[in-house]
Amino acid sequence: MNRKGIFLARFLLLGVCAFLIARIGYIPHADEVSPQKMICVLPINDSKNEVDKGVFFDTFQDALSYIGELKKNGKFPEKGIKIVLRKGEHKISDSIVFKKEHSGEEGKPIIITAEDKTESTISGGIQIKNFKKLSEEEHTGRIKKEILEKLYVADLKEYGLKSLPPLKLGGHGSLELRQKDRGYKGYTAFRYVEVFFNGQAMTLAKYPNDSFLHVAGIEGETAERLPGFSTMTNVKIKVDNCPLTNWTKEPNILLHGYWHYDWSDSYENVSAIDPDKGEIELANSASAYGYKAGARFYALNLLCELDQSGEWYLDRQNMLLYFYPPAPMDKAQIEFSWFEGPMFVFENASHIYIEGLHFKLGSGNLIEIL
Ligand SMILES: [Ca+2]
Repeated sequence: MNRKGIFLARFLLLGVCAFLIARIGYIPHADEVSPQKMICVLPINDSKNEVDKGVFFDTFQDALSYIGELKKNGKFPEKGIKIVLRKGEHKISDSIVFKKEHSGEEGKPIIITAEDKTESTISGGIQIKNFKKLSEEEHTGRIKKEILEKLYVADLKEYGLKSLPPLKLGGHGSLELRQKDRGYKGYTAFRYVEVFFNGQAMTLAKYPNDSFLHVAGIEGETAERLPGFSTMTNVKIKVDNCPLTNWTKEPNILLHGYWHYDWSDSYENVSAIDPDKGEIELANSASAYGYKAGARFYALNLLCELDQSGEWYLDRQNMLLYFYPPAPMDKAQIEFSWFEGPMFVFENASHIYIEGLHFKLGSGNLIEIL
């Protein structure tokens, strides 16, 4: 998630000012304290409540540039530096990248922390406030008529969002992940956007709502795509009593199943559906352990199956978010985790500590160390 820069631009600001006078010869005046500046850089010393002696910046990048300059000019403080985030929510739209020139040193760390006794949060999300009731005219033909009046739609383009991470998920039995790491000890996290209603994660539109489908039969070819695993290719799943006709209009269906062993899951992309034959063709046949009749699965990411409160669907092409709220919308806080991250990158950097901060609404990794 670096990226990504689009819009929600910079960290909010709220705060004040300058480095220790003795260190840099700058005496901030109270009037210079901007209530919007939120990131303070100051030397580590033994005293408490030292923040008002710091130098304040609008963005993390500005703070890092400042630290780079201190190091370059031989003015890095003898006990190191604190980067203090003042109280509030800091929106992030680009990764914060620490390089060698932003490193601490032995006995001179860089500590990234919250101002004493306050809650500082770095957020990769947006609060969605432009939901509208879906009108008959906006009906896509994929939405169930009886559910139409319950639905809201928000245009995410109004928040500057132009693209999102692809909808791709792995699972314990993901062939792709096991091809990279056969033992699969390093469970890979995928970037995944989510909708939160008053802090609760909502459900990507699915079918069935509260149970599983079961594989009625399998067609496909055995193929040794990974030695020691029962991999297949060109797999078609047969299902009974499934509303496949509606699904043919859905552009990006995911099937989440325990395809062979009931303890190992993977996500399958769908490439074609034949309602007459009751068949679903898988795009990648992504299960490392193969498939068997009776295996349980459910389908995700279908607008035509958005029919239970708490479900949402994102039309990625038009950046429209459809939502069936679980409670009245008037005073609800609805958030969307879009920032792909990572929030922090440490690239050949060292002697840096993060403490006391809150993070929320990232859709990818929080930290990457290169
Ligand atoms: Ca549903």
